[in-house]
Amino acid sequence: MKKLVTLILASAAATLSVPAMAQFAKPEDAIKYRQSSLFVMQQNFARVAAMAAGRVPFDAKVAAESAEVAAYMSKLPWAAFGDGTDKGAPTKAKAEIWTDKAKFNEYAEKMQGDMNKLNAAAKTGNLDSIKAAVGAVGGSCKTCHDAFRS
Ligand code: ASC
Repeated sequence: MKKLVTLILASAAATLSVPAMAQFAKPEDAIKYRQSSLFVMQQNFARVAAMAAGRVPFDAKVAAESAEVAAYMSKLPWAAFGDGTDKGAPTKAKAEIWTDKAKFNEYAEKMQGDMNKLNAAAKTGNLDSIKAAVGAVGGSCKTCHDAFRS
């Protein structure tokens, strides 16, 4: 029984920690990975934000597809901020990311939550809900950038 519990806990821990401990061959790869995923996320978010701001005509289908991609991409960058990836390629990541991990993780999770809400709002096709959700995501982007991006 004890063995079984240990086994279950060990496999649960492995499942939970694999993405967080994602290993990259070199710091440069981690930096490229997080910048790439943030770029794809931003491109999709900005498309929805432009509709919310009335800069481009609202297209509910495009908004929903873009928000879906943005929400998925928002999960990816964080595994690529491991120790030792503060340098190795040009990066705007501040040292505080690694000295104040609790705050950084809190902001990262807040942004993912807001992005999930935007995804849900975009699925309803309601432009007012999308506008509110875009505002929240924009706020969480900015909060984190102010603290952790130079
Ligand atoms: C974007 C983008 C950001 C955020 C931020 C919102 O489209 O590139 O960094 O939105 O400007 O305040």
